[in-house]
Amino acid sequence: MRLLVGIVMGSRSDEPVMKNAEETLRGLGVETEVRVLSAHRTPDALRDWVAGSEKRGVRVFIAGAGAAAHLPGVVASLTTRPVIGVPLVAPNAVANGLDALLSIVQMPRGIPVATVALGDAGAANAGILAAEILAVADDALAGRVKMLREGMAAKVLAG
Ligand code: RP5
Repeated sequence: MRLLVGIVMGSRSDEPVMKNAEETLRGLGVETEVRVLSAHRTPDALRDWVAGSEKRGVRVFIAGAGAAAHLPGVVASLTTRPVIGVPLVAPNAVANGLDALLSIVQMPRGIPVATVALGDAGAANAGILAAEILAVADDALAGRVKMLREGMAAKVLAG
């Protein structure tokens, strides 16, 4: 099975935070296909990318967006593969990211988005969660996820 996660974000300004998802997945040996596409500015290109990436073997999607933050929900509307939403703090955020968090988390019944925390930690957790989903069917990846946890525990205990 190809370990491939699709990462999409609404703007180039989202890249510094969304890099955390990409780097986390790379560290776990998971490939990524990364795009900047907007639910509002490039809806047709977004639809084409979701359809094409499923064909190329993407099994889980991570979508990061700030402000109106419709991107994760729109991706979820276009696929039945799991979608993880990362709320971001947009330059024009009216509530310091709470705006995006509430937008992403309040999906209507039937079209879920697994919403993680804001910012760097949320993007990194999106990467780990995507790997955990893939690891259900891949024992080697499950072992690497476990090692990541053990490494974190060792750091805490080392003081
Ligand atoms: C959202 O609007 C993007 O995800 C970004 O976080 C925010 C601002 O985008 P720019 O106007 O900086 O491109 O769609």
